[in-house]
Amino acid sequence: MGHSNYAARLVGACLAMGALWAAPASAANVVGHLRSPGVVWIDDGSKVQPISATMRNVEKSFIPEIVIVPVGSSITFPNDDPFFHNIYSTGGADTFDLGFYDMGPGKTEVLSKAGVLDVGCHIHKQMHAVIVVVDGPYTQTDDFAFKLADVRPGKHALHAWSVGYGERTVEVVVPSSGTLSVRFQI
Ligand SMILES: [Cu+2]
Repeated sequence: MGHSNYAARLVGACLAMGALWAAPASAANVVGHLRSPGVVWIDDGSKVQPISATMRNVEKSFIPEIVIVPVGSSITFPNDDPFFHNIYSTGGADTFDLGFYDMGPGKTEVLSKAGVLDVGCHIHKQMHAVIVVVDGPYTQTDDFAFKLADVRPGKHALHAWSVGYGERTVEVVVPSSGTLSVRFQI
């Protein structure tokens, strides 16, 4: 009994220390504006958990039309239409071509590289969507203003993508505390 109590205390202590190590010793906020709705992310070395995202095919369109996922995430394309789609992507990162698939659960793709993917359909040229695969903390903005909280200090690549302007990357030096303000020309 004494041993199990000791073991429980030891595990508790290790978890507490792990929590301390996981939190950055110092951190700052990065704030700014975009010219249109978009996504901002920063490669500050912290790991972001992959997620399972969904982009539906509905009446020859994508819902939603913009999806942001961390590297390693999966994205599924359920087909709600009673006909085939053939979704594919172009862009500088993980490109894919899902082939033809009929109404139903659709297909799933794992995204292992950061970057912005333009998504289309070989059958319906009017279909268009964007997947932003990020390799660090990220935020999406609909009102042009953005804020990334608790960013690790140091020299990092700050990325932005906005509707109609595309992607930009700037190098920033994040202070150990306080707020860094960045204005993107996109
Ligand atoms: Cu289609």
